[in-house]
Amino acid sequence: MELNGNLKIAVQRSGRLSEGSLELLRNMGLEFETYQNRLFARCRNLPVDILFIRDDDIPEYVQDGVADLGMVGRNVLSECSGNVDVLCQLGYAFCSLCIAVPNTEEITEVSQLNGKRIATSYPNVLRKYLVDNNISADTVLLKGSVEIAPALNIADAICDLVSTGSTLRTNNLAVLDTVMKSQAMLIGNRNIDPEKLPLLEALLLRIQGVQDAQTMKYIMFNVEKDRLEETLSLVPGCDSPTVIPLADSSMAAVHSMVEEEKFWDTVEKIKSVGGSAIIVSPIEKFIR
Ligand code: PRT
Ligand code: ZN
Repeated sequence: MELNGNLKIAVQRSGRLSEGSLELLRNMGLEFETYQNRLFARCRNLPVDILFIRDDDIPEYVQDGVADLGMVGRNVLSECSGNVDVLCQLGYAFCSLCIAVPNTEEITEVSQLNGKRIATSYPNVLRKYLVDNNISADTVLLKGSVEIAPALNIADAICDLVSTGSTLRTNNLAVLDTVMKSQAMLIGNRNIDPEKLPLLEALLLRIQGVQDAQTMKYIMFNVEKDRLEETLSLVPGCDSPTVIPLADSSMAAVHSMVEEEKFWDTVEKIKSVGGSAIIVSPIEKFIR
């Protein structure tokens, strides 16, 4: 990789973060090619280089300035002592770091972990959790396949990542407590070259635009003019909803935006005040 003034972003080379990271970068308008075994890619349309590395190395690369930005799970970030800025949450690779125990009901409360052995790949996060919960337990450090530790009798409990829970079920384990919730985060070097700051600001705005577009829907409907006021309060939109006169002068069309999670509730309320011909469409990008 050539040393140049390009902004360097580290992403996971191959794993559960890779797809989300590449999709986000492409949705942000970055154009680049990826090939298997490629270590870096240069963007065609912006002075940005993408570095493909192991997720565990991302915080250190960013801390040391080899990369200016990194996309990494909060779990990895919390485990290492990486001295980096956390810039924003990225909204993918959701999972939880959990304490799980065998289904035998022998351990049903966190306090019963006292004196037990807990297998994990996250010794630092686990240690903090144990101190916070006033528990004295032994940590068994494993790099992988943590879930089989109780069956092998090398641990009484585990502290591992859970997303669907199927790995735990397969191994007859159940969640006892959640240590932390995680998702992908954007991290940044603390001493980023000031010349790169305008591009960083632009990229952060693009991330916000992509995320807002994913959480908002565009909504259009018709309503009797004398019910307009009560309808508008349902769809405040970004600044203010658009109201368009219709050929039938007793009616108006309203265009606005609603949050995805409030969508059905809002549609039902619009119906209840006489709204009709409700059209909802996705938003490609949304810049506030
Ligand atoms: O090679 P490299 O070091 O880059 O990759 P890796 O093997 O260390 O990491 P990878 O690709 O497995 O995970 C990368 C990141 O994805 C993690 O650090 C988390 O931030 C995030 N993530 C999200 C997960 C999971 N979900 C997840 N379910 N990482 C791992 N798992 C594993 C978990 O360890 C357990 O073995 O999946 C299993 C549980 O999944 P469920 O669905 O059965 O509950
Ligand atoms: Zn890893």
